[in-house]
Amino acid sequence: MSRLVIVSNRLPLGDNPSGGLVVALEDALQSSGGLWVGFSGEPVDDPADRLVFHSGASFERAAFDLTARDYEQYYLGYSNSILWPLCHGRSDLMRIERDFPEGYRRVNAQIARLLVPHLRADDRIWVQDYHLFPLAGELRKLGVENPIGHFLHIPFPDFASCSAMPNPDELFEWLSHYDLLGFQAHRDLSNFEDAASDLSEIEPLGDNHYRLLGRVLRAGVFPIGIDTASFIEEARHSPAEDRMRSLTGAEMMIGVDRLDYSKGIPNRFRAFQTLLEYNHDLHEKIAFLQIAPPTREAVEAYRDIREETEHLAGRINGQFATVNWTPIRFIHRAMPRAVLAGLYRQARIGLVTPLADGMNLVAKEYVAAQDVSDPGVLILSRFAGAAEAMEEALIINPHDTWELAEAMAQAIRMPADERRRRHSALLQGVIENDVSWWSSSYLDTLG
Ligand code: ADQ
Repeated sequence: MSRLVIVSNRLPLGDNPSGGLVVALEDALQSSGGLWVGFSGEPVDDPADRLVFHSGASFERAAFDLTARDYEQYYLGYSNSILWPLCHGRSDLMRIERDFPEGYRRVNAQIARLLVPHLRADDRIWVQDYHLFPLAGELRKLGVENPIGHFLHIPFPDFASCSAMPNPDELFEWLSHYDLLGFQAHRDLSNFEDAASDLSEIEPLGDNHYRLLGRVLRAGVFPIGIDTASFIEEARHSPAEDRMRSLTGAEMMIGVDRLDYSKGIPNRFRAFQTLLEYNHDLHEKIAFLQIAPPTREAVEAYRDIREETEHLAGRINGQFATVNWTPIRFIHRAMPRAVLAGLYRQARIGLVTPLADGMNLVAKEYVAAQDVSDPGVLILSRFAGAAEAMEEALIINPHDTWELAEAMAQAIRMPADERRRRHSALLQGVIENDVSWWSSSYLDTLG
């Protein structure tokens, strides 16, 4: 079997790399001697002009360095101040600086140059996410003819958002060099088809094949999953199991997100406020635990969302708290996976309310963590890719504060047999379409 080479922005470092993506790809990486290439993690003054290999995993890991200028232009700049807001429908938050596009192209060209000497003729190359769109084209320029696939973890932008890019047609030129484009949801595939036909030259050839700018490629929907079996075990044996109940006498509602403006955290705070304003009987009966570690704080929009959420939580607590009850507890830290699993299991409601989201794994983790005999209720935004296959959740529009507040009330009062019926259907999907299914269905298609 041919070797699998993965390229992603971040390299899983540490002696025991056990993130979801790593677990998913480990089999494929091990069985045929895999290589994972990614950024070493911290910008350096004097970058190595080669890949630096790390030991300690069951597959090879090789890191590239970035300078502070690369990091600013490629990572904070083009990737997270242009592409991220654009793909999440927030073109208003874009910050386009003259040197961002050039820095993004330069870093991708550099990764290609460092990678080529390590490639073998029969390698399959799998590129992850929006940081690396130009990589296949850069590898092709250097003569690489191997199968190269791309998987986009975040939404594919619609035509209007694509048009807000500095050079919209360039995106399709970059994509045209891949053999397989993988998306999270059907809406992404249709956005790709629509935007490509308006901004580029695409011809559908049937059976998920397209001619894009003269090159033939495939595109398909491969919804990512979680490592369900191990998450279920972790939730069953979690140290958080009893801790939370003793902390509060109230039923718990939980939100777990990176502190990102795409996740709709202020919307859910406002809906919780509305719930409490109109349902006095729920005072002291329900408490909201929001866990949201800050990310990308070098980008201004992320500092703004932190201020906005802290301010809102403070205001709501000031309005409703009693001596015995704090309505919102807001934790800005990452939690060990096992603790998180136990907290999900204790929470009567899981709140996943993004304004835009590629998939959202928290929705799947919440379902996997439940006690099947007394499960909680998932409230899920229709804008999460996860909503396409999780119809038995309470599907809501996160912009509609009333609808979200009503869903919270419905979830709190939902009878046990309805909770079990909805949960069992959701759990079946999360078990069937787990992360191994995702990677093997993608890699089988890449061939
Ligand atoms: P993210 O935007 O990071 O991922 P998500 O899918 O929800 O979003 O994954 C977040 C992960 O981080 C989950 O596994 C969650 O448990 C973990 N996490 C969040 N807060 C945490 C905390 N406080 N402590 C510990 N762990 C925490 C991107 C896309 C998504 C897509 C994924 C995978 O934006 O749409 O689902 O990639 O493709």
